Amino acid sequence: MKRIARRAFLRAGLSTIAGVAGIGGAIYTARHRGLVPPDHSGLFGIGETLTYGAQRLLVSRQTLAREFDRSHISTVAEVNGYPPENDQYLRLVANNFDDWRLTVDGLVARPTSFSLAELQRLPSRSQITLHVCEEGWSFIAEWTGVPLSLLLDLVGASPAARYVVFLPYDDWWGSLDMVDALHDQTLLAYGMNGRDLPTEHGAPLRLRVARQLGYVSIKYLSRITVTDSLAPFGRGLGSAAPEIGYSWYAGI
Ligand SMILES: Nc1nc2c(c(=O)[nH]1)N[C@H]1C(S)=C(S)[C@@H](COP(=O)(O)O)O[C@H]1N2
Ligand SMILES: [Mo]
Repeated sequence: MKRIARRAFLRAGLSTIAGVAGIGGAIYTARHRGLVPPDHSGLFGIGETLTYGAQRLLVSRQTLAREFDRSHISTVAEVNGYPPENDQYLRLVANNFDDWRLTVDGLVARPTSFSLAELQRLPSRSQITLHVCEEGWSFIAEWTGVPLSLLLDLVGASPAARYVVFLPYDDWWGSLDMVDALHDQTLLAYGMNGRDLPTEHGAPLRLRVARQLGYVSIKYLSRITVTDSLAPFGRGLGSAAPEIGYSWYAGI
């Protein structure tokens, strides 16, 4: 309920701007500040712009999602979907992910491909946070991985970067703006509850975004690409979510 109230408050925030300057004024403000989400057109487009714009204007960039202590870790962690069934992924599983690489490319000075061992040697962060699925379930788990901001530093992400796109071994995919990409709690996680990330939770590496709904946290990562435009990806809406009626930005 608190979240819903906060969302309503945020929406009220931009609506207040909208009240003074008209919806057109709020949209103008959002556009002027580069706060128009990629799924801005269509039936719910104005709502998407008001929600995303309000969040980014009113909430501090570094506000942290709540972190819990170990005693709160859920005994059962639900799974959404099945691991990819294509040969490429099955071969990686069969070989214990020894041949797996994460490709990082796009607007970066040093395109790089990382093995799992290389990622595990980088400084890591562990955090116990709530994972919320749009389908109505949630669980608390500990996630361990490399802060995405650290990886983006390593490869030399360009100042022109506006989004980071996450491409997995199945056909779900997503992207983050730089506020969430550089957020302290945004992790590329290879560990869950003190063990290797289980296959069904996205092995060998998944994204964890603490301040958005679960569908944003792409599992089974294969490639991360830094870009200044989401137009070339999928239907140009920023992720698979708006292609099936959900928001690109899913702040909680
Ligand atoms: N690649 C990929 N990532 C994905 C999904 C998926 O089907 N494929 N499902 C999403 C959804 S809807 C949720 S709620 C979470 C579920 O994570 P979990 O299975 O670890 O609970 O992963 C998200 N990431
Ligand atoms: Mo979900």
